[in-house]
Amino acid sequence: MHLSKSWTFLEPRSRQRSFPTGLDFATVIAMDIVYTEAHRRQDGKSELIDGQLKACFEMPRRADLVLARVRETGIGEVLDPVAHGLAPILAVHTEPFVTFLETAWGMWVAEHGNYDALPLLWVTRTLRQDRIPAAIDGKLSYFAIDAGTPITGGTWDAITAGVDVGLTASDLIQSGRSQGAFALSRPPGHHAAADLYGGYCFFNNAAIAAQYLRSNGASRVGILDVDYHHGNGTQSIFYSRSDVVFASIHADPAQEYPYFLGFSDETGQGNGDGANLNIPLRWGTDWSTYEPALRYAGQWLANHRIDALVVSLGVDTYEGDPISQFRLVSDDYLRMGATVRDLGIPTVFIFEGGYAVEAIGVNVVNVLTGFDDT
Ligand code: Q9C
Ligand code: ZN
Repeated sequence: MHLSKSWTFLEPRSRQRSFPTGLDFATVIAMDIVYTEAHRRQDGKSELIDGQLKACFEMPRRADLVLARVRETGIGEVLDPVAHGLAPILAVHTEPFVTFLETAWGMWVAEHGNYDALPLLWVTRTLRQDRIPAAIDGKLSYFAIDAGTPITGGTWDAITAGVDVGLTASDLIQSGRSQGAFALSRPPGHHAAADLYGGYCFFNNAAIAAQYLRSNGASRVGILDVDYHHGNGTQSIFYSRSDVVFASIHADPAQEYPYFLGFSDETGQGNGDGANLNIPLRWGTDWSTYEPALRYAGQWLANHRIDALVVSLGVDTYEGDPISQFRLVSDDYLRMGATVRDLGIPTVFIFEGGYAVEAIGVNVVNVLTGFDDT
């Protein structure tokens, strides 16, 4: 990856939208927030990590603390999501996968009782890929990518509400009400593929939002994934398409989860050839390395003439993150938000990872503040 070439930078907010807004710029709100308490229904007890069953890092407190910081700063109005039904989900995920997530908990409880549902094996090399098992343990094995992502009694409610949060945020920028909207949902989504869950993710909120923006008039949508981990699910969903372009900056998969996707030679295939950008960075990366990668990814997306941007906003790049190895500091997130703002594209931010709960509110809202400041 060569980051030294020079670019022509766009003037802030100078680009035309391909979907009409009916509003003058002066009346456009800088930032809206969409939130619902339904995220609390995903409250897993434990995940398998580093050889131990540990308390889940992906916990309700994460969103509670971000919401508290949103309110403390007054960064934007906090709006309830509007229900959009299952159709936008089924535009991205397969029907068997959606039905599995809807029914898994009931089957698991009937079999094993009221414990978090976790798989014990996977469909690896030499095993048949063409059969979905009837048994719940087999289904978990078929659809999961790891043992860190418990299905609980509240998972379905939380993940369907989470999708609606992202779709409502998408409506807000597409209608022209706001230049930026933040979907404050959890659990996260970017590790979830068309028919796979894992990495704390079930439905791919960012992919569903991007597809929804496309279906509603955006001619091309960009996704910028700044979560510490590669967005394997999002990449795989759009890998053969040029109408949704994907750029990700993340820890090198040679060193870090998800290990099997996210390398720089993955540039897209078929119609999507050239529409995928991965910038893997080493453990220990700080802003001096991150910043040129972010500028490059942003300009790369803008060069594809996208008229809406979805940002998979994980803040697990923070120096204090308990499961990650980058070294961004809280002020860097202000600069990250300003860099995204300078692209001049209507933007939906979707909450992904970030596990340093003591700093999570400041870090997330700093991105929104950096985007907001003119
Ligand atoms: N030692 C998100 O940030 N466990 N998911 C990795 C590595 C899974 C993170 C363990 C991390 C998934 C959305
Ligand atoms: Zn992550």
